[in-house]
Amino acid sequence: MKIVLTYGTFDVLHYGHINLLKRAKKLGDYLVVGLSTDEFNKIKNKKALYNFEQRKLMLESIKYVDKVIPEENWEQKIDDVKKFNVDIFVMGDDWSGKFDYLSKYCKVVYLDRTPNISSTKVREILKSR
Ligand code: C2G
Repeated sequence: MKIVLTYGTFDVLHYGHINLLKRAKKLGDYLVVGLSTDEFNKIKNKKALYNFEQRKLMLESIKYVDKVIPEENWEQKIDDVKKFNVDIFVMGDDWSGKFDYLSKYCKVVYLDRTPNISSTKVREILKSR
């Protein structure tokens, strides 16, 4: 059973997020997603439209996602990798290199971001309508 782990805010869910989750799941058998809490979003300087519970509900409805855990800080990844026996850590390549320290504990994979889509872009398009 290959366990895959990824993290994110996943606000205003869009096909770029789904592409990432779909490819992450394909790398293994079970996908754990660390979902940034509202408090951690403040630390990340990210203003999410949807709160943690709303974003968690949406993520849990995605067939590629097997488990959603709270992401509360930058430091929890090593503990999470150990706790969930993670084989592969995955992030979009906007994070390329940033989590290489995890390669001591598991495989680290950066996947191409889906071009021309982001939660910010979606919000701007909706505002301009
Ligand atoms: N993503 C993507 N293509 C996009 C937009 C996002 O592949 N067009 C990927 C990101 O690279 C990330 C995931 O989708 O791997 C979630 O994106 P965000 O919610 O923006 O995640 P972020 O705020 O970067 O949080 O500790 C890690 C952080 O929590 C990552």
